[in-house]
Amino acid sequence: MTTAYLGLGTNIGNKKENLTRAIGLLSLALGPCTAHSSFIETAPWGFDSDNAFLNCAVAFETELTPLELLDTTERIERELGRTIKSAGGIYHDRTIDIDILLYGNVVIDTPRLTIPHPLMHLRDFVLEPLAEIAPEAIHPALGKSIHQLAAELGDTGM
Ligand code: PH2
Ligand code: MG
Ligand code: MG
Repeated sequence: MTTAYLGLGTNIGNKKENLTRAIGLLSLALGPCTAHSSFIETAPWGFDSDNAFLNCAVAFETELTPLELLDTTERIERELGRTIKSAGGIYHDRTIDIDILLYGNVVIDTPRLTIPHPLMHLRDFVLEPLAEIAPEAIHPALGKSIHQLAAELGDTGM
């Protein structure tokens, strides 16, 4: 079993329901959610939108490989009405986005999947909820705890 931390975000529709349904479908596929953060409202990061986000972080213990986990999260995104995948740093409003943040201490860099999530250490909307449930977890590529990364990001004033 490996502990996987996922970041969830939504900025259209009934956002609280979108996050709750995503956690429910993830639990059906993976087994019980072992930790979840509070739902935090955040401003759109990296693009302009009138629609604020609701973000959270969740943890699961899973036997799935990273790519099987990605297949699962992408299937659930589609089930919850996600039509457009963001690519190349161009972002869109979405009913749900499920990102694999950490998968144990695995480091993977392939065209389809990069773990740890390549931008997680730059994003308050990821680090703040993740620090709620896993402050001591180590980012295996940067060798720093989530708590430390959140504090460093806070220092830069972003
Ligand atoms: N996700 C993005 C881009 N920008 N901003 C916020 N606040 N929350 C997100 O989940 C988010 C974002 C790409 O997936
Ligand atoms: Mg994302
Ligand atoms: Mg995504």
